[in-house]
Amino acid sequence: MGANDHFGKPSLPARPGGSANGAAPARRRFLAQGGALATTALASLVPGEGAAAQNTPAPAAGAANLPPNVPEWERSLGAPTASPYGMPSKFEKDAIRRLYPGLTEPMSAYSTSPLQELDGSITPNGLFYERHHAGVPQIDPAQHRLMVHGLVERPLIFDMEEIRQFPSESHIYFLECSGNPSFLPPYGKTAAEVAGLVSCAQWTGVPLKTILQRVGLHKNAKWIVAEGADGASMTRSIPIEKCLDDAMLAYSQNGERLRPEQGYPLRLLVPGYEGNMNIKWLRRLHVTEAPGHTREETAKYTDLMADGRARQFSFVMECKSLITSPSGTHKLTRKGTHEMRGIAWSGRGKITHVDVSVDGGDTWKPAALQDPVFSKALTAFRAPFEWHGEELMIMSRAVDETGYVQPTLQQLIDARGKVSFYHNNAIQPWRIASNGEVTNGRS
Ligand SMILES: Nc1nc2c(c(=O)[nH]1)N[C@H]1C(S)=C(S)[C@@H](COP(=O)(O)O)O[C@H]1N2
Ligand SMILES: [Mo]
Repeated sequence: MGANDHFGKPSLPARPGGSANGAAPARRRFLAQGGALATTALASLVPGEGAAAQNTPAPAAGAANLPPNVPEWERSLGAPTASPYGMPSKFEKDAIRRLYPGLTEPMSAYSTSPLQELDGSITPNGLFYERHHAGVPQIDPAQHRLMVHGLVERPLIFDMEEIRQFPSESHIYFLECSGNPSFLPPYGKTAAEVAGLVSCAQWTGVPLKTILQRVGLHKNAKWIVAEGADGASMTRSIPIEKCLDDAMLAYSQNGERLRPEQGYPLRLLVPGYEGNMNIKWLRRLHVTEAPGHTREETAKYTDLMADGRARQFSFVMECKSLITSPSGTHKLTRKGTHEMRGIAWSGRGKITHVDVSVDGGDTWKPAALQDPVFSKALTAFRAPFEWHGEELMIMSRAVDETGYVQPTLQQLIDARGKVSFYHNNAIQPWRIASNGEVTNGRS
């Protein structure tokens, strides 16, 4: 299904606040015809723009920069070329990571990706969510080593140069913390607070299978216990089938070397598995016959059930979706057609379907998925909806290629009880009030 299937004609009106979405195509057309921007004719070419400009009282200083005037930045030279590392516009103040609400110390902490500020399906490296159990180590790659030992023919130690020389691959995968979010209140206000411990990048690295072929696995090799070089010595056991499938040793993220926050210089990626297993600052792979039963797979990252027993090794991040726009703290300022936008993902493969509802789940209709859809990657979806000042409860529900349907929170609680903490992939409702304000439909 194409992204534009729902739109007979591109009739989306200007965004509240003035910066006229609908203006772009007309302006491009105009420029293509050889026009300059300094003309009164432009506003009348753009449907709705004149009205938007009248409705939005522009500050006196800003008005001098609006059509038909030539804006001040068009009259002078800009900043010099080649700043060593480019930064976002200073006007994008809200597109920042924030510590999860309630966290007071930043070392064993998490910061959320500002989902409500992002578009599409790739997370910029500086806005990728973070989860560190002992802060971010600063590792000199020249002094970093990966040791592979245990049930292998040839135990080996690799330096970073040797690792990067192995045949490499690039893949787009999401990463999600399994505590994104917990089952119980308080429920977050924004999309970031509700589910901002998920991000997606194109990762480049060496298939783990290649390294395992190099060291030679024994017949009884069943698990690999992976250890990070941070102060937490984060350690998790990965089943050998996953290690020989799509697991990879990533050294780059969205085209540049990993950020320190994401595990520089080397991290393990186990696509679709809970974030915790994707060991950062990877220094050791111990091939074993049995899992390590480490702290992170016994005391933590298990799912306590109502009957007092716990699920262990609940690896896969099940199918989930979230409307990111409009979402909590946004406000609709205009009646008429709007577009719901969001992200969907599944640790089991591709997203095949996203349905959206405006009436709290009584009726559903399909959203358009943005092509191409990758396996175990964020998938952007969009759907038009009408708002005329009535109260709406909007929500999305994703289905993956195994046929699994994203559940409601009540269905999860019925199955697992209320003491479960991790793996909440429930449908998320947002309430649109009659004044246009959007709040968490669960609060
Ligand atoms: N060495 C090490 N690896 C780690 C962690 C850590 O604290 N130390 N945190 C884990 C957790 S709980 C998650 S959710 C992901 C977070 O990855 P990110 O910070 O790149 O988003 O890394 C995992 N790998
Ligand atoms: Mo996590």
